[in-house]
Amino acid sequence: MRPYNRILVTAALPYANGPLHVGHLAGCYLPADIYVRWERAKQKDIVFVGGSDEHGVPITIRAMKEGTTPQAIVDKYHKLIKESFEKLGISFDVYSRTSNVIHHETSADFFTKLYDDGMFEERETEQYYDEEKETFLADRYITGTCPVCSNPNAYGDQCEKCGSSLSPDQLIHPRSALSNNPPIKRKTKHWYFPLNEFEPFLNEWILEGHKEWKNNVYGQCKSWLTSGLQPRAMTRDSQWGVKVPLPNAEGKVLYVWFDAPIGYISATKELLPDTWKQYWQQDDTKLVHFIGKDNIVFHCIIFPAMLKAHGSFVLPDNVPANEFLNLEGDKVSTSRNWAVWLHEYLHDFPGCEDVLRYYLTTIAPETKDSDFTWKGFQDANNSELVAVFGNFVNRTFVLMHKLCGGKVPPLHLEDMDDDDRNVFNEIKRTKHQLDVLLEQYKFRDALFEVIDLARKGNQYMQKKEPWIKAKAEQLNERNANGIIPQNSIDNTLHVCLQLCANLAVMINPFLPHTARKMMHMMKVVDKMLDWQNAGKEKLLSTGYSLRAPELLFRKIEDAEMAQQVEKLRNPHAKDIVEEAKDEIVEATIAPIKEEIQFDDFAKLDLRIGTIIAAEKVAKADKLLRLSIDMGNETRTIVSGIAMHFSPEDIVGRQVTVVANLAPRKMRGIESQGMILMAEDADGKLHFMQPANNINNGSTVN
Ligand code: B3M
Ligand code: ZN
Repeated sequence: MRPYNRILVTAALPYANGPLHVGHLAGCYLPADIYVRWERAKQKDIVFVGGSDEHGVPITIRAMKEGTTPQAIVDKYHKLIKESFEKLGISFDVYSRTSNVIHHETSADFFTKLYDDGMFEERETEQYYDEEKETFLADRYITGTCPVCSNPNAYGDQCEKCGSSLSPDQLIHPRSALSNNPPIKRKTKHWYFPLNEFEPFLNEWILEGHKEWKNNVYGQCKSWLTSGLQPRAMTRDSQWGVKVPLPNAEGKVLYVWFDAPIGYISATKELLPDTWKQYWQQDDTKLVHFIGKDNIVFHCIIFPAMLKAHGSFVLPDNVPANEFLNLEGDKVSTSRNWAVWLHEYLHDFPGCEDVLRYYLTTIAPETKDSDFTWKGFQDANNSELVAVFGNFVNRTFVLMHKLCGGKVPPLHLEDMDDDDRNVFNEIKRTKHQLDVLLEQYKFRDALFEVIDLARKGNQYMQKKEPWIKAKAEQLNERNANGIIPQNSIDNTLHVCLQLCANLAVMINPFLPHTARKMMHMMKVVDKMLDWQNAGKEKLLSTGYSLRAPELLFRKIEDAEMAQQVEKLRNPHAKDIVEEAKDEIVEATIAPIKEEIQFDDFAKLDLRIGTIIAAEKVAKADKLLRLSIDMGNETRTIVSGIAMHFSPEDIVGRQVTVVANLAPRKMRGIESQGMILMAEDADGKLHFMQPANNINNGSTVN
């Protein structure tokens, strides 16, 4: 292995167009966080970067469908996602977003460097275009009949019925998924990155140089490389994204998969404006990308080729991608609402953040797809966390208070037996195993080791039965084996307490909230969680007094599980999700503007009018030209509401007009006033209209 002095860990940037579910957490964020917490506990120089992926076609489509702006969509979900991560203890050093200026600059610079080096080939091609929606259509947004199986609802990239991978040209009777009209072909120009030229480098670097990568990752790379790489367009026709930094590139943005991975670089820059280059541009950095399996080609092939082409950056040392997590035997589907949403889990199970971390790690799809079931979740909690780990810690603390005066009892070396020594050996062995497994990104097996160690603690305690010895009448006299009972009790509890302290250190990367509770019980400081303490026989000093136990985990009842299953199967569950989303929206209220005097307000002349005609303004996506009956006159007002309302829907509506606003020309039309709109946290607009229809020209005071 290459020697390295610092570690840079990235976790896939989630699309900010919906909430996250348990599959996302198990697939990449949890393993990344465990790895980072482990390395941090070893005092390694490590940085963990993440952020929201806020570009791409799905976000623009969603905004179009919801009658709002892409920015409103990403603002809402960025906040929701970030909060879920924080509550679950996913400990990013920075959680950024690709709509930030620093990211636009960084990715534009990256593109420019490749462009200046003559890396791109400019190609003109014909692509499908939706005339009504005035947009080019990504493959996914063209539907039609599958040429293979005649499924009438195949997509331009794939038929989900027969699984054939398609190109839009193969579809019979193609239609735009946005307007349902047949699309036309239109010429467009794009910049292609010659991925094929990087084939020799990638073959060598991955297939020869990274045989240690996980089988699923290595295998996918191999199959991409053997089928041969093609040049890829790195730009798109869209208004939303990083503008292509070239003259004559109006209406073109960088392809979302070009800018998104550069987001890792921009996030690092944001965190470390002065030293980010050390992490990205010095050879002694170990770069690790945590992702789900659908992102493998982008992180193992395309992004490394981009980095190589640029020339100044390190390449990933490893990309430990996970497979998929299913739910109750079925694929997770956000459109069918077949998912366990993180924000809902956090709402429904407060204080149980670590339970989800635990269960998801034990079923992590590290080598193959795996299945989340509520029954499995309950079992993991009740029969492992409660019955094994929690029980051991609780028993130890209760008995220490009962039999040893609430203090760490001494260890009587002369009375130690094989069982006692064996526990210490197990502690050391477990620590060693953890190091081996975590280094190989085997988080499941590592967690099993920790739980197994707690299980051994229980067995040891059960065998020693200190509570029985305490009943011996003469605690200070040697028994038939020549051992003083109190010494034996002391030894057992001493050993158990040192084991508890070790368990806190070892569980910390996996269940940080639990480790924190244990630290509180032991009255020790953060420093104790240093990984170098794992495996030590003496973490707590003799005579040190400890707190009363606090329950680490609670039992999860059948009724709670039944509720979750019901929520999943009930088709109305979608409303619940929507409600939850609305709750989050409430929080984003714009701050109140600077104070004004009554006279300032009195200058406004607000009137009620009725929209009697409305039409789109040519070549202006956002503008409507409105004719408003003001009682004694008809005014023309140009209003920026075209993205929210269609003209035919608003004719006849009463509105509030700022009647004494100086006229202003917009797109050659004189706008004689302004209509008032309320904007909700979603970015949706609502008319300000009187509760009942009243005479046009009425004043508003
Ligand atoms: N947003 C895809 C995904 O969430 C994408 C990852 C970007 S990582 C640079 O699956
Ligand atoms: Zn088909």
